[in-house]
Amino acid sequence: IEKSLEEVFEEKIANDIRIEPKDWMPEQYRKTLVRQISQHAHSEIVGMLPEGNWITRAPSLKRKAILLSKVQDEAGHGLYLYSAAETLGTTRDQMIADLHSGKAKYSSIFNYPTLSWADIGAIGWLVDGAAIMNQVPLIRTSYGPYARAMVRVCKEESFHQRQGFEIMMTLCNGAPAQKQMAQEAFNRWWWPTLMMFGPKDSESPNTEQSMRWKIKRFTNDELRQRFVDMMVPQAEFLGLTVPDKDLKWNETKNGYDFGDVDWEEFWNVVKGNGPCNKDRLSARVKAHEEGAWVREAALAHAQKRAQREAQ
Ligand code: FAQ
Repeated sequence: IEKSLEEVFEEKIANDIRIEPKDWMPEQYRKTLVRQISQHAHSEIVGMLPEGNWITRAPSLKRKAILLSKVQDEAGHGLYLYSAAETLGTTRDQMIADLHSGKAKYSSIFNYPTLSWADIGAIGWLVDGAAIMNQVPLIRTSYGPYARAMVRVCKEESFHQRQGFEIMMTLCNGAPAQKQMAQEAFNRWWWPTLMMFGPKDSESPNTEQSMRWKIKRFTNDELRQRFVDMMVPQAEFLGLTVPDKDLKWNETKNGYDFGDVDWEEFWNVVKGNGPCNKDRLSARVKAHEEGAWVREAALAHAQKRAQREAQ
């Protein structure tokens, strides 16, 4: 008996065989992937802004060079992910238009300001740490181009995280004022980082279907728990205090109990009302508009070349 397209697709998912761009896939699977991958790409691009803010003010030439290449890596991840999303039939222009109109989301975390140099350490340590926790399982996501993109992205992210931890360690071993800067940055970034994993499973409309299709390999709450369990010992090693009075080791579950995230703050930021949402979006729109002449020139150049080759 001939199998239906849907049966072939389901069989591949069940047997952990990757779905590739030219394979048949349910329309909703395609839509979910375009949503998640484009949102991920936008996060990388918008994510360059908070750190970019410190490139000119890094405390040494060495720190400046390291930060410059980290931010450049993020641009690379963004472009890589836009390409992965394009294999699903959308265009980069469409995705960028959706970001600029506010229709497409990007990670809530990048709507917080970077107030001191310690924030650059905290972003590398915590934000890249959360990104790795979330993205390593995506190496096994069911869509081939996304899974393959994650391999290189995760290698670079793990380097970024060490970079952040090293900044934090230098500050924590420094003068009392430096240690205090590190603690203050930790206080400001801890809770927003926990929000990166998305709403609680009970409030997450996409998790169930995405788990069934093996787009997501773990739920939001599972990854958030793993992240807390990984970070608490690292904070202790640095001599920093986790800003959560409810944090407590739970022997039975072999993990930490921790306080509830401020979900009102989360949704407020997601809806566009965080401390930097307007700045971030207007910086992206401005960069796009100011780059119009480059795109026009590149197009004219390509057309001229094609004409010459046709002669
Ligand atoms: N911010 O049903 P769910 C980085 C939205 S790392 C804003 O649970 P899903 C590296 C969600 O889109 C950051 N919106 O959704 C870096 C949905 O709305 P929609 C990027 C959020 O997709 C480091 C609604 O809430 N990483 O960039 C957030 O199953 C340092 C309901 O949520 C990725 O994108 C949020 N935090 O799970 C760069 C990883 N959370 O779309 C620079 C890939 C949820 O229906 C410097 N993505 N929403 O309108 C994922 O793993 C998933 O998409 C989740 C959300 C886990 C983020």
